[in-house]
Amino acid sequence: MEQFHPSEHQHIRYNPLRDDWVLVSAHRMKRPWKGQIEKPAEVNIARHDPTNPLCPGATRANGEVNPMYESTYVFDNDFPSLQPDAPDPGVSEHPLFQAKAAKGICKVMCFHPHSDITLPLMSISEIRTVIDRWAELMEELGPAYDWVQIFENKGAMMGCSNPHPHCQVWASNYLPNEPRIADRTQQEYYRKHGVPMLVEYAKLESQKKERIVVENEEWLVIVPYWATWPFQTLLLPKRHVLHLQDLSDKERSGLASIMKRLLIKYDNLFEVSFPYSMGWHGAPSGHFLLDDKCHWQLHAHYYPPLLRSATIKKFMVGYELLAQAQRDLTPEQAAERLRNLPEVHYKLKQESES
Ligand code: H2U
Repeated sequence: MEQFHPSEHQHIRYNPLRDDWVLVSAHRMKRPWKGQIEKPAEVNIARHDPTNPLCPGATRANGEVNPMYESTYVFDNDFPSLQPDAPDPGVSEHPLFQAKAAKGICKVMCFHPHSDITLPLMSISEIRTVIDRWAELMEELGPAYDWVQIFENKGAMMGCSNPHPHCQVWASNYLPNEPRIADRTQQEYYRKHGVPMLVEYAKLESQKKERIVVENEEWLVIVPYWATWPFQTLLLPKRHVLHLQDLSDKERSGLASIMKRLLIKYDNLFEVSFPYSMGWHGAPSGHFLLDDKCHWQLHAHYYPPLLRSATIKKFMVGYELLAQAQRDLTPEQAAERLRNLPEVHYKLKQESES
């Protein structure tokens, strides 16, 4: 019987956080491609565009004028998906027609006053300011809302409507699907094994070293064993931490540094401002703050869509929508490619060479 090689033989891998499986078919990377070619991301972005509502001094959709901010800037989203007050849909009449109240608040956070900059091109101290502001928002919104989702959509390919560097914060009075599943799986793991799942996982990945992309004293970035997106990564603290706001000064500085290193590698992979959706998952807040949530471990997910080049993305369509996620290159191959990339941004390298 032929020996199993994960980079040659298809197999399925278990995702313990989502309690689902991914089909890994690495041999498919060899197939020719005749599908859609995505347009490369916009490269020439003006540093300041007075008509861009996210810029300092610009007028937003609701008529408010942004201050001439010089660092981060947070405002209430003018088109919020969640609002603090909405009538309750009432008691469901039948199990097949269930609805519940959804209340919340949506904010937008600009990372920097310049539109032509992204996190990997920001200084470590500027990234640290973003992290501190994230922690403040978690602290501010956490007591009132069960879940506070910080997320960044970067690049038009990920549906980002505005080139100005920013993220969004949606706080809700309920636990959304992804954290609800992660709460259950981490709790079950803790009950069964007596150790938080992701604390154990980080320790194992640190030893194995196969899937590490970057690492420092406080943080670890890996392509998880169960990654579905081609270059998906998981950012984990080395200490057991429940909430973003619980990070120490040293951990926050370490985080700024590791984020910059990871995001430079991402940009360098196809020499393009790398699109992704990223977001933080920590222990639920609101009324859950009264519960023991020590099965949780703080982490961030990065979900980038690109597969083969700056223009070819992975589509989560047919089999993925109807059966289960499938990936082409193995997580180990993806980690190795990212790990071997330089930590100097290609744009700065080009500048120094010209
Ligand atoms: P995205 O590009 O990630 O969608 O973020 C831009 C957000 O900014 C979007 O949610 C908000 C949009 O609703 N926005 C305002 O709140 N006011 C505006 O004047 C323009 C955009």
